[in-house]
Parts: sequence; structure tokens; C-alpha cells
Amino acid sequence: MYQVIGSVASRTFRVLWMLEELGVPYDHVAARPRSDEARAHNPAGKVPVLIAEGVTLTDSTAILTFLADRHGRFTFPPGTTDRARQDGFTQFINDEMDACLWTAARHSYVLPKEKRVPEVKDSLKWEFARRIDALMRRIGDGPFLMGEAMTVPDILATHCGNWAVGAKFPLENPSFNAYVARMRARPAFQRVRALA
Ligand SMILES: N[C@@H](CCC(=O)N[C@@H](CS)C(=O)NCC(=O)O)C(=O)O
Repeated sequence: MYQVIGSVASRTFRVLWMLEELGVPYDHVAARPRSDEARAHNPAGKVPVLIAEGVTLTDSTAILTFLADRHGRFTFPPGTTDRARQDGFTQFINDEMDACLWTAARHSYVLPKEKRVPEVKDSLKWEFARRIDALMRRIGDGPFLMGEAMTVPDILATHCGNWAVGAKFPLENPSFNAYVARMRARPAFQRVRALA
């Protein structure tokens, strides 16, 4: 039995979504980031955390990759060129999309007030829009990033799309918006949303 630590309105959403897609049982502790409960599992206070076989795993991408490999779904096998392409999408999304959103969050409410530079957010919004355009130029015919197969980076990209809405980043790429709408319609996504 897996245990997931982290509130739904955080990157924990990604882990819960994967577990719902896999249809495996799990316990969920909706600990907020930096809460005592989160720190009890991860001294950094960051979520998500997944406890598997008594081992504490951190970082949403590492956790999604572990779950996909463990259950042999939502991933191409390690050592294949498809897996390398899939991992390329994962890195792109983390470096180019998550990083923009996370930097904006840090300068909105994460950093101590005196360290925030809110003016950076306009630049990040501009950059994010260009990165979405670049991602969509790579998607091909879809319906998923890797074509016919849904994989780990689809969960990451969709989560970033939702996060962007919450952070008031403009989303003006019609292909990306249609892709995110398709992903959000998945029953597993909807089940996690209902937890919030
Ligand atoms: N790269 C990590 C980032 C984890 C992270 O920063 N999570 C946020 C919530 S979405 C958090 O716990 N923030 C608290 C903090 O940074 O102090 C992941 O993907 O899991």
C-alpha cells in the first residue's frame, strides 16, 4: 500500500493522478507544504512525498517515474529511444515550464517578503507562453505528447497548464488548451479534482 503525503493543491496532484490512472490503492495524508506533518516525512517540508515499502521518496517527477516503471504503464521501457524521447519531454517541461511557474510562485508567496521581486513575473509569463508554443510544435498529431501513448510528461504538462491558470499566466495557444482540456476530461483526473 502506498502512502501519499501532500495537499491536492500542490504538485501532489500529479502523484494522486498517476495512482488513480494505475488503479492501485493508496492512503492520502493531505499535509500542506512546510507543515509539521510534511516536515515529519521530508525535513525540507516539501511535498509530494510517496512512501513505498517503508521507503520515503521525494520529487514528483521521480515518484511518477518510479510508479510508471514499477507498474509498467504510462512509460516506455528504460533503454529504448522512445524512453529517451519521453524523458526529453519530461526535462523540457521541468526546465522550461515548471521552472517559470515555480519562480513566479517564489516571488509571489514562497520567499520572504523582502526577497521577492514581483516585477519578474511579467517576464516569466512571456517566457512561459513561448515555451508552450515550442512544446506544441513538438507534439505532432497527438493525442498525447508521445503520440498514441499517455506517459509521465503528459501528467506534468497538464498539471503545469492548470497551475498556469491559477497563477494567472495567459494561455493563448489553442492546441495546448485543447490538449489540456482532453487530459482534464480523464476520469482519473476528475477523481483527484474531487478530493480538493
Ligand atoms: N521538484 C519538486 C518540488 C517540490 C515543491 O517545491 N513542492 C512545493 C509544493 S507544490 C512545496 O512543498 N513548497 C514548499 C517550499 O518550497 O518550502 C517536485 O516536483 O516534487
